[in-house]
Amino acid sequence: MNPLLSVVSQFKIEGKPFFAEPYGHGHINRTYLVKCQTEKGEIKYILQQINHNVFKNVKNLMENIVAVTNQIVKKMTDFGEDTTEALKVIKTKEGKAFLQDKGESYKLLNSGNYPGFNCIKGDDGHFYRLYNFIKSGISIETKATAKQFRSSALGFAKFQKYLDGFDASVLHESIPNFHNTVIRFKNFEKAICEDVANRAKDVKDDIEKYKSRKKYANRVVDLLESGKIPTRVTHNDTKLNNVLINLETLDPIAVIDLDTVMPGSLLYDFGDSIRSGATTGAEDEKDLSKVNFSIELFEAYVDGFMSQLANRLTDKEIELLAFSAILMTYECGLRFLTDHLQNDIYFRVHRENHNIDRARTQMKLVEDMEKVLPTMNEIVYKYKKLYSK
Ligand code: ADP
Ligand code: GN1
Ligand code: MG
Repeated sequence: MNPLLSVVSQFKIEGKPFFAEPYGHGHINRTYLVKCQTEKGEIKYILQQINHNVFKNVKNLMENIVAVTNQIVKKMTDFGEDTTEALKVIKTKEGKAFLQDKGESYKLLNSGNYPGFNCIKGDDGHFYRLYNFIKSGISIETKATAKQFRSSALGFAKFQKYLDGFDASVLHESIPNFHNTVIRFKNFEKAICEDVANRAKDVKDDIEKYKSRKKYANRVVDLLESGKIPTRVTHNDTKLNNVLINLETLDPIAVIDLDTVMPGSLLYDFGDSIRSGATTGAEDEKDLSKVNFSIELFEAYVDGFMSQLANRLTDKEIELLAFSAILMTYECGLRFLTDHLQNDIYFRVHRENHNIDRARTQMKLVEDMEKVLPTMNEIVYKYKKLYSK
């Protein structure tokens, strides 16, 4: 029997589980679609093996996620919205938000011999959580249309509104300094020096391109630290496939992947969405001629974002919005390159040189955006004016 079926049976599910297969394209956790048979028909769930190499304190992580999902359901209820498709944590039969499995399933999966299930190796067991399966929206992995991308902006802007007034002090910092680009740059320099996989010699041009843009690293960090831009509770991982969109109605159904909800800057959320969505190619495309920054998609996102948030953003945030797209793309590329140098220990890779391919697409987008930054700024101000009351 598939060992994950006995894992999922330990949660408060409806019916009898009969199917569990890898699902989605996340880089961090291991995500599985689970199906259960009930008298009324099939019910789907999302089971996730939490990456505890990345999230060291799973208890704190899950406290955050329970607090944030509860807040969203509460706000949706206040706004008179239907909460059926909101993301909800399904507790274990013991009433816990996650399961630490050290039993037979763990032994089998941790052995690495179970075909098709690439589990996270660990000595203290595997950590699982269960969510309701959100069925009326899907993740767009790449090449959204302008209308779809505008919807993703509405989804993330709505998310920001749900978190308005949320007490940030209840949140643990799930990954300290997650978007501290200055520290990310230092880690990059350290990885070059250590060169544990002897890869630096083959990626000298890439290293130079990233080094030459060091000046970007401190711009937002310094402003946040000095209080010149506000610290808000933000998602921090607003990539295109982390918002589920109904492709028929174009409604943004739910924002998912809440592991990194922490105090941060709205610039991070805006910038990361542009990084991942305003592009004509996949994040890991090898042929860089297919990877171009799309000003049309950028405009569609700005339109959606500003339609909801124009009046909440400060002047300084508006001033830095277009730049934040360059910054977040640079930072993500820096992380991919660092991981390549460190022998692929953080992001899940599916082929040789996967992280260097990713670092190159990000640099291509940075170069494209640098050329059109004034136009990007014009677009920001055009929609700011349009939607300001
Ligand atoms: P990771 O942290 O690894 O990116 P995610 O939480 O983003 O993990 O999940 C990976 C993918 O699984 C998502 O991009 C999405 O396609 C799908 N997914 C995750 N949660 C749900 C859900 N509750 N309902 C439907 N699909 C989901
Ligand atoms: C990871 O988990 P996922 O795949 O949605 C990463 C993001 C990166 C992104 C790049 C916790 O996002 O920070 O921007 O990959 N998440 C974490 O695709 O590190
Ligand atoms: Mg994800």
